[in-house]
Amino acid sequence: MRENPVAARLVRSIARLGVALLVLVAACSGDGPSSPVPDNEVRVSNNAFSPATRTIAVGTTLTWRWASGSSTHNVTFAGGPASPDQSSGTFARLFSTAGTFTYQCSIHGASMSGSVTVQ
Ligand SMILES: [Cu+2]
Repeated sequence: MRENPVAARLVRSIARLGVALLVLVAACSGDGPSSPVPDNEVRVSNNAFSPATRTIAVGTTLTWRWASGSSTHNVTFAGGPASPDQSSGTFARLFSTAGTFTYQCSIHGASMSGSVTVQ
C-alpha cells in the first residue's frame, strides 16, 4: 500500500512541533542543567555545585538551590554550618565576614565541593 503523502507530511510536522515543545519546556523549567544560575545562588545537582566557586560581598546571603531530579545531597562547611540531607529545596547562609569558606557534600565527599570567597 502506498503512503498518503499529505498524511505523511502532516505526521512529520506534528512530530517536529512535539520536539520543539519539549525543547521549550526544558528551557523554561528554571532549574534544568543548562539554565543560568542567579548571582546569589549555587545550583546543587548530581554530583556537583555550580558554579563551584563564588565571590560575593560581605553581607550577602547565598542560596543553594537543589535542581529538580536531584538525589540526596547536603552543603557542609568545614567549620559549620551544614544543611540537612535533602533532595529538593534550598539552603541559605548569610556571609557577614570576609574570607574563603570551603564546603562539600558530606555524602559525596571532595568530588562534590565548592568554595565561597567573601570580600
Ligand atoms: Cu552529594
